[in-house]
Amino acid sequence: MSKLASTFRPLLLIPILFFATELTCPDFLGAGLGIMLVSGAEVVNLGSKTHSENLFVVNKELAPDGFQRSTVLVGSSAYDGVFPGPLITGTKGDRFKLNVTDLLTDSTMARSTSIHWHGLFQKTTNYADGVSFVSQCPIVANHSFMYDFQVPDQAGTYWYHSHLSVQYCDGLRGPIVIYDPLDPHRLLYDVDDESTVITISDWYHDTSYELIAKRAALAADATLINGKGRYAGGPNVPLEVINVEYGKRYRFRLISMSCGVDHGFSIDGHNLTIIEVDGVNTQPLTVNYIQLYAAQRYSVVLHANQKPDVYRVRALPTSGVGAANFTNSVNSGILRYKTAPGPADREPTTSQQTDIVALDENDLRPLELPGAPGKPYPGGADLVLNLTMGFGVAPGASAPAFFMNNVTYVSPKVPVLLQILSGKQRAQDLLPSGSVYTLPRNKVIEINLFGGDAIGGPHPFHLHGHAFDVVKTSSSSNYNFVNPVRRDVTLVNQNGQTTIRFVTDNPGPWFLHCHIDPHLEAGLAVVLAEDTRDTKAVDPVPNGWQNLCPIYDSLTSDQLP
Ligand SMILES: [Cu+2]
Repeated sequence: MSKLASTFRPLLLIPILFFATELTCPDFLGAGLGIMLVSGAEVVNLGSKTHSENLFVVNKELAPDGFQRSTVLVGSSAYDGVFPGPLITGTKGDRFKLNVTDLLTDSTMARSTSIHWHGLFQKTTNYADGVSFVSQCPIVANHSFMYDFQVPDQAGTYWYHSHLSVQYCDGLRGPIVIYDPLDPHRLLYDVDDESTVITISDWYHDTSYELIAKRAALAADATLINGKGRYAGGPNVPLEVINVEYGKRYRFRLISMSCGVDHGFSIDGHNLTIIEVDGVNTQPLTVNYIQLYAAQRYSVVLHANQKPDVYRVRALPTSGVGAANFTNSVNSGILRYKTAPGPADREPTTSQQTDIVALDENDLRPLELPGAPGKPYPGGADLVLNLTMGFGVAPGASAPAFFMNNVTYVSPKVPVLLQILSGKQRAQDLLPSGSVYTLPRNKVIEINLFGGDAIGGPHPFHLHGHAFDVVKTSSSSNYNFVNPVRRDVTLVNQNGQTTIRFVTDNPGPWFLHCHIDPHLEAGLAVVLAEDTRDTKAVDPVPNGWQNLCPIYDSLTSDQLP
């Protein structure tokens, strides 16, 4: 996996007055101290590091599974788009200036783009959340946009992906790791670097437009582990090899970069001790099988204490979707001990554990400050919002769609943030009509997500701008207010109920949506507009952001999106 160098490059396409002096100190000084210097309109985190990176979005022919297709990729130069995208790393407290340049030309896929930094809260920088038509207009071809944000109080495993239509299915997905020098779990593992990031992706031979046009259940052609994998009946292309040394403990950072398919993850002969979920440290929990849903992440410690050999890494797509087996090593990677006998490309013949200990989300406990905000009973919040999902053909419509409280989310022409900055503050004034819910500031919010007849579940729901406490998961009939799992993607089953709690401490419009990307495209989303009155003051936008909509709106119809 390529890693972006954290060098300080000259920055282009942004007025010089916009950024403050970059202050650099050793990473350890910046971490966790939270010393802030307010200098004019700029807030500079003293001792933090600034990562100035150039990201280029390009079309490239790629055959990660042996089947060649045109893709949409990210690269650190205009010529080296890669899958997965370059690993972006930083340390808690750091600032990121990520300049995205769109060089897309292939009209069989979207040529505009925007990038969401999944799981990072974007406090005071809602404009940098990267959601097309919620927090920005898309970046159009041959233009650039600078995402400039800080990560003052988060560490863990994250990722980035396109948030325009279903473009990320075409390849625009990459990992982010925010390290914490004071990680409370640091004594539990020996190795945690770019070699321990494990991305799991569904991969399609059809373009995203073709996937939508088919309107069929999502059937991935291949599962890619760190960008490598095979498809059923395809050639024996190389599998991903994860190298370990006997006796060491590895912090593997599992990232589902799925467009929709979920995967049963396991490594033959080895336990996995979960220590982090979606950027939230957990009490260690040892399992050997994790069902990984779209956009979820887990840090797991693997102790390389088995006989030095090669072991199969398994990522089995949900039954009935794609090739749900391991024939010819589809859905597989390799865990290889340094002293394993045989040639370097030897494939494992190991068997899956027969004593499966599968993760039950209800067993996960936050390590720090466990407990949901609000009172310990259903409805014990300042505001309760009920959202019921649905699926069907609306009167007058030609195709089925998803609903949230009977409304199908359709992207507005003007981003919700721009509407708010233009003075619209009430839900009834904000578009898309019926899809925007306003929330008051500094209140405990409880959201009941009712699955209704929303088919194709479970639906992994993601809230931007927050992690939430899942006081009732889809798989339990009990509530837990004392120490429920805290994360940013959780499941809602068809006809099920999931209840989450969070505090509105982050003004701005935040997307709440199913992370099965074609479901989002078919309307399974709402916008939670937090504290619309103060958003303008709290979330100032740079000039480059204000230019996005006029440029996008000047595209001709054959250039959209
Ligand atoms: Cu869904």
